[in-house]
Amino acid sequence: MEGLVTKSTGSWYKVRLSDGKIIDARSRGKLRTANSRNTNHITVGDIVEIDETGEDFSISMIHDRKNYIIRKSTNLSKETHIIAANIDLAIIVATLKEPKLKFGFVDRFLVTAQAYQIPAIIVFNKTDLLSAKEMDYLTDLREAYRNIGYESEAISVTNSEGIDRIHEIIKGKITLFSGSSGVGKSSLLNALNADISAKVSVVSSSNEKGQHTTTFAEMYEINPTSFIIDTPGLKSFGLIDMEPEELKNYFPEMVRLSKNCRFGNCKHLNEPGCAVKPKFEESRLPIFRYENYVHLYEELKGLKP
Ligand SMILES: Nc1nc2c(ncn2[C@@H]2O[C@H](COP(=O)(O)OP(=O)(O)O)[C@@H](O)[C@H]2O)c(=O)[nH]1
Ligand SMILES: [Mg+2]
Ligand SMILES: [Zn+2]
Repeated sequence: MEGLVTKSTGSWYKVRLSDGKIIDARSRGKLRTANSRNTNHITVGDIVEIDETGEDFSISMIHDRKNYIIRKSTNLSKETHIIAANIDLAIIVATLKEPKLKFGFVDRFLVTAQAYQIPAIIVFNKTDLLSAKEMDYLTDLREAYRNIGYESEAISVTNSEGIDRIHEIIKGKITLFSGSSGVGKSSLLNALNADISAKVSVVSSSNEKGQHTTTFAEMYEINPTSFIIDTPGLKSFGLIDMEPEELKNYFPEMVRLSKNCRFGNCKHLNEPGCAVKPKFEESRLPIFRYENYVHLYEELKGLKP
């Protein structure tokens, strides 16, 4: 019997069978897996094989994953945790205000998605809070991301604006939701399917940080073909383990221009004859992307012995 893992607490799992029924299952013994380190844990989105013994269900095998997303531990153990598997689309939910937009977070997420070859889009929520001037800024920002190669949507869950568009986008897919806490991921889930009742946190206006109400990734069934994985309020979405020199490959705008760099292995930092860096300096590409590139590059460099 095959099923889809919709929730994992580390010791038991909720699994959706093909008829839509949800069962509780445990894992038994060592599981056959896709080998690499730390990836043998059952995770949300896994397709698993279920054994039934009387009233008990146990997971006997994880089917090969088409992809998976990991997060680094916050401590120094360099341990990684799988957050979710078999993702068709990644949506980064963001806001310009309440909480204030963090470009660093958005671009880190886009790099990670790019590295996994998972299509990613940005959903800007809370447009109801924006002045006309701020709406213009958002339009420019969306245009900048579109030119790079990322589509985005501008929605307001509060005003029920753009929800139909999100329904279309997620149709037939397993979609991963990510975003700083407080941006409205749970609210959007509830708007997509009123039966879900994901817990909406109260954002205190004094610190605008939002509360961490979600601790484990959980999959929600929007309808029998559309599933959304909500992730814990990730402060920093860990970059996957890569060489710092690889990072440039996950900035599509850099990839396009890099063939004109003098050196084939140009990192677009301070190399002579670089065709990429000047485009940012001349404001032909948004400078924040370059700043985030340099920042992430330094971060990866710092992780290497
Ligand atoms: N003004 C406004 N507030 C929203 C909107 N969507 C969600 N919120 C509020 O933002 C806060 C955080 O929402 P929540 O869904 O818990 O965010 P999450 O942490 O990303 O899951 C709650 O107080 C929501 O009511 C929106 O479109 N406009
Ligand atoms: Mg939430
Ligand atoms: Zn270059």
